Amino acid sequence: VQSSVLGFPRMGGNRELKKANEAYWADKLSRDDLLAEAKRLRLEHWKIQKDAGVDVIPSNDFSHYDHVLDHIKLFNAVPERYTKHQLHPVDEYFALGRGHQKDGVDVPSLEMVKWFDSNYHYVKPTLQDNQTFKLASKPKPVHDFLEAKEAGIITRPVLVGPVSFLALGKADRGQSVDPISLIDKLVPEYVELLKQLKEAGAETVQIDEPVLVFDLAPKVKAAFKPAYEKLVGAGLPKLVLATYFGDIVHNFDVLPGLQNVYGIHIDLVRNPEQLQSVVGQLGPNQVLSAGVVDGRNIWKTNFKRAIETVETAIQKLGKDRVIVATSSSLLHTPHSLDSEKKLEADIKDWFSFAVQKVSEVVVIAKAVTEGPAAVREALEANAKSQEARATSGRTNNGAVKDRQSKVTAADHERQSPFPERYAQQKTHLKLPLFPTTTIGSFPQTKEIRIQRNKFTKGDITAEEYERFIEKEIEEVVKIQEELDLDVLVHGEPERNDMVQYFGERLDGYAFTTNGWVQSYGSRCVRPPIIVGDISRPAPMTVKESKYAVSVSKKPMKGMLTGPITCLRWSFPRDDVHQSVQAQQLALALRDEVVDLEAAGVYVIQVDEPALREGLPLRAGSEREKYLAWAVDSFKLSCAGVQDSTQIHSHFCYSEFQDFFHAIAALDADVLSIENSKSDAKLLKVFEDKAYPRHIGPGVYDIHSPRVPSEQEIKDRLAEMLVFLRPEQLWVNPDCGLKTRQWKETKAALLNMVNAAKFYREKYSS
Ligand code: THG
Ligand code: ZN
Repeated sequence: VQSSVLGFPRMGGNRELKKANEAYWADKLSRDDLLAEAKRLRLEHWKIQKDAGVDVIPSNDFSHYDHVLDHIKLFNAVPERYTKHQLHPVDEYFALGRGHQKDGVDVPSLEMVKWFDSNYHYVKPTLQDNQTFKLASKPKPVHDFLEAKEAGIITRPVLVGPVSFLALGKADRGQSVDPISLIDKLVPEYVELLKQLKEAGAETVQIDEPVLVFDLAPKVKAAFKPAYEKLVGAGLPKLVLATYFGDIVHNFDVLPGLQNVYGIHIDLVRNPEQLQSVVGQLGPNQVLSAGVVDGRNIWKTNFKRAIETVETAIQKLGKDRVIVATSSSLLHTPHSLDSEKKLEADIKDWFSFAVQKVSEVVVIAKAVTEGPAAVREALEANAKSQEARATSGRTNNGAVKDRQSKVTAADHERQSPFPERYAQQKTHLKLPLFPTTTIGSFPQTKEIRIQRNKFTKGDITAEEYERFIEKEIEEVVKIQEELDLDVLVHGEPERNDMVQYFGERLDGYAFTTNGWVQSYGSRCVRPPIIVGDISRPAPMTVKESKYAVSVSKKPMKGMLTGPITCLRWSFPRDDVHQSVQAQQLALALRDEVVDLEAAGVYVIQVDEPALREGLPLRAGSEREKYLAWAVDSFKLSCAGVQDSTQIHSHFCYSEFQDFFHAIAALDADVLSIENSKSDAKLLKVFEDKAYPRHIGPGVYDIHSPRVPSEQEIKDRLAEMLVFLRPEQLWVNPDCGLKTRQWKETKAALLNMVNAAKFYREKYSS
């Protein structure tokens, strides 16, 4: 039985790729040096897997920015607005991912969206009505395969399959093409690529078709058979078609069309119950790649359970037709546990990062090939670790469980309905029409990062750091007063990340020093790990907010990350249902909300940007179940305040149509939403559903340094006022300003405030 890995993290153990990319963008690293560093990382990652004894090692899983973007370039599906500048191919590639403003060229990036329900973002293929495809002259998958071969490592190239590539794409602005209708144009280019891979020596190729876990339109389903008939045959490599993050049972009618594919990979961590039925659907010679080592979480694999699962498959298929695999690419896990020097030993023993998972796949494959005796030590150590975790005092907190058992329906509700609350808030907060505010964070300057690093390293004392933060807060408040914003924020200079910061202040969490995971491009996050029942040992944000209140007369907004976002952007426990973890987070945040109010903070924003990505990938009862507990946990976290205190929430991704009822059910007094890129028509849903509360659709895009003019913002507000009542509308940017520079931030906010004042005047007369 072979062991296989579907993909390995790209960044490197010390985020070398991030650093190299960013240095290149800043003209501090030459192109040759950038490419050399990438090559070094690829070789290092292949070698890790080779040395661990992995049989099937992936190539072309490496990417400088994003693997879907790689395919956009690979098949030359690059819109003309990029190609016309004749940039160097490397720069054109980065221009697609992050835009290019240099040497007289000014193009924004392609759209970037969440990869399934993960915190990774991919670049959306953006297609034209007259789209053509043309395989690159030196295809990256062939190049990378040969690079590994030269180093003595035969790999299995990874491709995003043609159906998923198109189904995950969209028509370009002003175009009306249905992406999947382009399949016949695209497939010949894949055939050519596969031919070249075979000629280079690739016997097998992993072809990812993760859209098979979605509910698929009939047209998309129908695309598989004709495509894969052409992708398999003499002179082409064998294909292992990979799915992950869900089950494929509801798309079984596609499988007969895939009978000539060598193997099918399924995610048995997320959906173990699909094993039996998938095995029953396989053709007589087809191989099953059994994803039993979690590519999305950091828990040590339970070897006993994984081996049982693989054995079940072997009983039906025989050893020759089963491969042991990671459930998905390991892209979503940190590089290695070895660099964690601060984790307590007992907890550390429960975890497995990418490097460790690679070895797990090998152990499991060996156990089912040669029998458990061949890996006895590893199995015993694993059983011990599982047992220790299950019985550890760290995972159970009686007081938390007791409090959860006493939560009532009333705990989720504010004291009065919105109209009464609003009446009180209006007199209490004295807000004008079209109130202006920001989403919470202000530029994280170099100086802030330097001081935080110094403090983390112990180079400055806690008092010195605290004084520095106070100075920053005072400065940010002063700037906002000068801009004449209505509801101020303290700017969050003390926070590294909106989830990590809270994880580090809650009991029941562990956090890493180097556990970085790619979020998009060169940007990484360090998700904290939920190891046990969660509670709040002390206030987390009150000191900074209270200080901000003390330096201004204007209303100050307190900033918290909501329970669902804390959960989704952490590594959650796998031994307790996520709804239980969300409720524990909600109770901890509820105490924080009440403490903020007591400290004079009467506007409190509880952000839930991850609410939408937690939505189960398929429509149906699971979605409603999720939304029920997700909404409940949000409400539980907020409902402890007086009517006169105003609760805000913020959403980064504004595709509301399919879960508007949940947004409405949150009962937040004010919602700010990302809307600047999409068009104002999306707001129609608020009008159609007679949404009663207040809304701040972002009036400009913060993801680019561009400063919107006052007129532009006025125009946006005019569009919004088609669907929203003037008393309902707040004026704010579309997201936090932490990744921006001060210069453009001030200029943009000034224009924003003036646009709001214009309408204020207009409507009050
Ligand atoms: N936090 C977490 N997840 C997220 C976001 C977040 N997922 C969605 C979205 N926001 C992704 N956006 C970003 C934006 C910026 C950064 C990461 C994800 C970022 N990271 C720093 C970097 O890579 O340089 C890390 C800085 C640090 O912590 O020192 O800037 O906001 N959890
Ligand atoms: Zn946002």
